[in-house]
Amino acid sequence: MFDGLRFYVLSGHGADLRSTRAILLKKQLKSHKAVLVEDSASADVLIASAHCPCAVLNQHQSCPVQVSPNWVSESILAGRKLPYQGFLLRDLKEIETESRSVDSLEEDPRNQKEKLDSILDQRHACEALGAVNLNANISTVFEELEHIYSALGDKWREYTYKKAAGIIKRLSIVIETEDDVQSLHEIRGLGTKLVDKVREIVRTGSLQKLQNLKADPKITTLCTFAQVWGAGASTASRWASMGFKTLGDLEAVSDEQIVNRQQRIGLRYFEDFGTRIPRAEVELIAEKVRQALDGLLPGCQVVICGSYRRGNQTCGDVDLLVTHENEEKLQSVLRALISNLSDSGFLTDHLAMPSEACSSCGQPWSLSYMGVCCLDDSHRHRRIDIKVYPQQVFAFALLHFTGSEHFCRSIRHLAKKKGWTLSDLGISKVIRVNKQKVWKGESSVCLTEQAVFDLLGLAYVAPEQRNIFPDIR
Ligand code: DCP
Ligand code: MG
Repeated sequence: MFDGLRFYVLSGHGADLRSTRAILLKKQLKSHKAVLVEDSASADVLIASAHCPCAVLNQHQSCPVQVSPNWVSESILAGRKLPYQGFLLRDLKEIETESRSVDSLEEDPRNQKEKLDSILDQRHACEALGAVNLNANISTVFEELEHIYSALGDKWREYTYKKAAGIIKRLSIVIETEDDVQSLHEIRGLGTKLVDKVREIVRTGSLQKLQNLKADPKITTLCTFAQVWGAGASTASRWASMGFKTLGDLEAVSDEQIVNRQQRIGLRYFEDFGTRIPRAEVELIAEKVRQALDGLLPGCQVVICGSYRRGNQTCGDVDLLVTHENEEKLQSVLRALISNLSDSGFLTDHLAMPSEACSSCGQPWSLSYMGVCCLDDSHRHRRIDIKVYPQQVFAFALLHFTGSEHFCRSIRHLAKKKGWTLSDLGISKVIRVNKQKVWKGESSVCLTEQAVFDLLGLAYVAPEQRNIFPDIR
């Protein structure tokens, strides 16, 4: 793609690219046929951090094209050499200077995508939205460790491996040589022990520590117990300490103090809940709900959210959002819907019933139901969530329940940085002192997801692009 084009990567000068990023970038450029040169005077393109001071850039004026690393990653993603416009460091500097003096809402929309990318790039795992994970052999090992430590209730290790898996997933090169492994030492969040584990995985194809954990029957029991719907690490550990060894042991317990009502449902459908739902079945389930709603309150809007809306081929559960222009009628429709669908046998078990809504108190409200449904004997029992939101906050609910969880965390973090607080019920300006909210404004009106992105000064990200690192399933 960069056939013969000469590149100079500016690194090791304080505000320039961190050396790890520079190593990765150089490797990426080389694999796309670029020529790397040692001085900027002989380069066609200079790459430097968007934060590189003008004074440093001026020293390399002999290279007329000075762009941010995003130009490289975006070009690779696009499969062609993109125009430099929008990535030129001088332009970015002007935007940065301007945006300091104007409200973020008035930022030039032409530059928003660049800004989203560069901000998320530094703070989060969104370096390339929808990017392919090049090091799944490593990240899956860390994810397995994360799940094991989650089941063991070891929050710290769970967090460490989750973070490490996230870092590995967003690397833009394949880690395959000792040099690649060495370059990881520069990355914050990957300590020596984690880098040693990466080395072992690269050299041997597996990690002894994970094999040992998986070979321990006590640990596998805890992991199985923690997967029961309604049970977490502490319940799993309690069951294990009581001497239970298998799911069958738990199913035989009748004492509600030991296995509660929800966990009993989780045990009954353990295999079904652990089996992902094909998209076509998700659609049939949603259609059932739509038909029932049509009979109860015509004109309801039903949107399938979660992994389905992000375009995944299979889903863990069915996440439905419902709204209607008549807020008062909307409030009572969920209970009527549950009773209708239970009578017809479609809803087989209830995990959490909706509470009472309070539309009259003037606060934004929502209602939520969690249960189990089954289309017919030829289908499995599936987890279903149905949530009801009034129309004026529906866009916030859509954004929240479309996920991914990781994407939502990123966008909430970004909102926070810009002085907002974002939830499924609205977005408000806040003042924080020592991280505590001391003042919160009225929620701004956003009737579409696009409006929420606009308000935050971000380019719209389509639902299919919100699977930050799509699992291949
Ligand atoms: N969500 C969130 N934070 C959580 C849980 C959920 O922001 N702790 C949001 C983002 C999720 C959405 O709700 O995408 C739906 O939650 P699910 O647990 O159903 O997750 P997904 O639908 O994304 O995946 P799956 O296919 O496993 O159901
Ligand atoms: Mg889901």
